[in-house]
Order: sequence, then structure tokens, then C-alpha cells
Amino acid sequence: MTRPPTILLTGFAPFGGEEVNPSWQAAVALDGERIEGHRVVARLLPVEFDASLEALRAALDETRPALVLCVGQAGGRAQLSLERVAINVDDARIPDNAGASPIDQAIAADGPAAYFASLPIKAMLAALREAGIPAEVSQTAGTYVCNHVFYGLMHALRDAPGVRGGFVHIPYSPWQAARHAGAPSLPVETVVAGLRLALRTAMATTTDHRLAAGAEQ
Ligand code: PCA
Repeated sequence: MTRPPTILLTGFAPFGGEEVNPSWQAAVALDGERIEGHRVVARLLPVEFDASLEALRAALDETRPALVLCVGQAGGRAQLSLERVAINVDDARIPDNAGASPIDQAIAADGPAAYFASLPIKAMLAALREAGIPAEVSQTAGTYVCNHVFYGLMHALRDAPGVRGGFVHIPYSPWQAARHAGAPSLPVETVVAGLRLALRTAMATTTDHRLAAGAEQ
């Protein structure tokens, strides 16, 4: 029997003093699910500038996915953040889990300044909001390991025509927010439902919706 084509879904290890990373808790909950005739394969990425992209490239080679969604934690954000753009710079506010703190370093010396996600983020946004899951389009994935992975993903996919990719940042889980007084949170089950719907919408949508989701600042 041939195996169904795959969707690669990545999450990250804990970082920054946290004990858990709900991006991985959510990704692993979807591991093995069928979405639009594709099998979701979840992979864990280390929160290390160098090792994260090595792990991502190995996962791309191994799974040969039709679509890739990388997920990371953005503590302090209140909604699922569909990232629009990855920029070609590392600028670490805190050391990564291997102790590296690159400052103003290009991710790919020969790469463009930025890549846009190739997922239909407006259609995904509309579907999430309609389902009652708080979501936004974000204009920056930061300059830490998540942006690094997002940029590295889009840089790798330039040689893989037809394979689409993108990045979603998620809020703290309630369990984490209880340790960060006043910080917004989303239950992991809501994140799981949101990622499932986002993936289903991405798989089913080839031309993105026209929907305003910009920001003044
Ligand atoms: N969030 C970090 C890296 C790993 C993660 O889950 C970030 O936003 O860069």
C-alpha cells in the first residue's frame, strides 16, 4: 500500500525558562491525522539557530511534504498569529538553547531580504474567525529562532516548486500564563482545533481571499 502524501507540521522545544512549549504540544496532538487526503507528520525542532534548520531540512528530506506549517510560541500575543513575512536577519534578545546570540547576522548570505509565506493566510484567517478562534495576520515573526526557521523554510522551498509553507505563532497556554501574571493565553485544545482548520483551509485554497488584515504600526 502506498503511503498518503504528507503535511509537515513542526513545533519547538521549551525555551526562555519555560517548562513546556505549546507549539509542540499542539503539533504532536495532530501527528498522524488525515487532512484533505494528506497525513500530518509532526516533528520537534530545537530552539537553536543552527540545529533548528538542520532538523527542518532533515524533516523536509524525510517527509517530502506537499505543505509545511511551522509553529512557535510568542508569549504575550493574544491570538493565533498567521505570519506574513520572514526576514533575512538573526538578532537574538536572549541566547538560544545552545547559548548562541547572533546579532544582526544574515540567515542566508545570498538570500533576499525577505520571503512571504506561500500559504493563503487571509483565507485561513477568515476560517479561524468564523469558527470562533481568535486569529490575526502578523507582519513580523521577530528576529529570533522562529523567524530563522520561517526564513530557512521559505529559502529551502524556493527549490521545491509547488510546495507551500508558512508559520504560525501561538499564545501562552493557560498553564504558562498562570506563571506570567496578566498574560493572554489560549488552551492547547483551541490551538489544535485552530491548526487543524488552518491546515484544512490551506490545503483546500489555491487562490487567497482578498481581505484587509493590515496594521498601522
Ligand atoms: N518561539 C521562539 C523560538 C521558539 C518558539 O517557540 C520565537 O518566537 O522565535
